[in-house]
Amino acid sequence: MYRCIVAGLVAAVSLVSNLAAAEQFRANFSGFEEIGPLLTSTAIAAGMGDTGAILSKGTASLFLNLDKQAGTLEYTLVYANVGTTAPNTGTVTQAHIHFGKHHVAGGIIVFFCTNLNNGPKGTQTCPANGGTVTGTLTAADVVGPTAQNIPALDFDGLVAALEHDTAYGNIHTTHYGAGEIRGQIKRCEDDNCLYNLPPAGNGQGDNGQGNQN
Ligand SMILES: [Cu+2]
Repeated sequence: MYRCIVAGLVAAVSLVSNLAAAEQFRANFSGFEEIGPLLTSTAIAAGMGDTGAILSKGTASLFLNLDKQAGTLEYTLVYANVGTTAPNTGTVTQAHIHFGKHHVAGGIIVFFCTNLNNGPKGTQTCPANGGTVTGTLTAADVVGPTAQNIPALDFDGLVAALEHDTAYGNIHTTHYGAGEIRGQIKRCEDDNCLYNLPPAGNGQGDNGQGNQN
C-alpha cells in the first residue's frame, strides 16, 4: 500500500514537472475575428479597405503544447462547420499560425494542414469542413514570415510570437482565401485550459458558441 502511494506520488510529481517545463496555449476561432486580406498597393490606391469580419458558422479550438528544450510544438486543431455557411460555402484549403496581433494581418509561421500542396514536406491534408488535425511541429516546419524578420527554420521566432501574444490561428476556405475563421492564441493560465478540448470532430469548443446544425 505504502509503496503504491509513493509510486503514485512520484508519477504525479513527474507529470506536474513535465507540464511545468512545457507551456500550453489555446485559441478559439470564429469569423468575427477575421479582418480580410492583405491588400496590394494598387487596391489601397483604389480606395479599397479591409473586408472585415466574416459571418460563418465555423468554429475551431486550438490547443498547443510547447517544449522549448525539445524544440517541439504539439498541436491539436478541432474544427466544425467551416465553409458551410450559405451562400458563400466552400471547403477548407489550409490552416496556419500567423505572426500578428489581434485584428492585424501577418504572414505564415507554420502550417497545421493544407490541401494546396504548398506546405513543408509531410504537411497533412485538411478535412473538408470539419475534423481534427494533430501533429508536432519543429524548426523544420517554420516557413517565415521573412518579411516580418522570422527566417525559415527559426523555431525561436515561433516561440517569441507565441509568448508575446502575437500569433493567431487562421483557417482558409475556397471562398475566403484570406481566412474564414480566426483566433488569437493565448497562453493557458489555469489547468482548466488543458483539459477542455471538445471531442474529436465536434469542434463546438468551450466558448458557448457551438453550432448544433
Ligand atoms: Cu493562414
